[in-house]
Amino acid sequence: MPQLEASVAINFHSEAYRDAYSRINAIVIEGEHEANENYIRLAELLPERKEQLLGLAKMERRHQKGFEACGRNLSVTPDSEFARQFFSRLHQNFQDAAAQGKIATCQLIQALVIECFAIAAYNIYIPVADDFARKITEGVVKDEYTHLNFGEEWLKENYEASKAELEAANRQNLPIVWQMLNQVEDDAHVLGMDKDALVEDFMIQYGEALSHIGFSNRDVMRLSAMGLAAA
Ligand code: PL3
Ligand code: FE2
Ligand code: FE2
Repeated sequence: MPQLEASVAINFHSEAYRDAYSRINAIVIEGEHEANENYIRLAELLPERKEQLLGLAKMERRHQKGFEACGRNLSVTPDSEFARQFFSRLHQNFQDAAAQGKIATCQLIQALVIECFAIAAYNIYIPVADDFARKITEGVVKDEYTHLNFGEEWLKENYEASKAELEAANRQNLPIVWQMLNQVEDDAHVLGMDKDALVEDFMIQYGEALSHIGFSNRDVMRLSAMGLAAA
């Protein structure tokens, strides 16, 4: 069904919609919360970029507030326990990398993987969102491109020194993303979002980011599909 038709047909106040929204909304709130903490951690690890990173962290805080308002607007209570579980593996991998001073891994997890996931999800959500949430999400997604760009630029500058670490970080984290997508597939469908479109948008954003950083076309293909077949 074309997305425009879907948005007309969606009943934002049905029991089924609000049930699915309680998980998806919680995921997005938790994702924005984690992003805030991750940029604060990165600011500690990269004192020369501290101001800029704290600025990004502040934007994530605003995003979180915006999505909390979207849930309230539909009288939905977000399932935060579900959302914490959902992010637990990426959360742990980021913490471990930060503790070991692996900045390239931290950048890959937050500024590439999580931001590309967010950009794909928000782009697919906007045409099927309720009017209130659409306005919020349109504002948020613009910021997420800035965050992705920050990670790309840093990794590009540090490409030679980070290449091997990025390969390993990609191998460790990309399969987790495909599993996360599988976990939200059914709820996302209730919201009018198609999983194939999510996968496609993610691969485009992530692939473009890798190529901008310096990876060859061949590497980009290999890296961005890592673990997809098994998911
Ligand atoms: C970092 O700036 C943001 C991190 C958020 C991660 C979002 C993951 C989204 C997965 C499910 C898609 C639903 C989108 C719906 C928006 C209410
Ligand atoms: Fe955000
Ligand atoms: Fe972000």
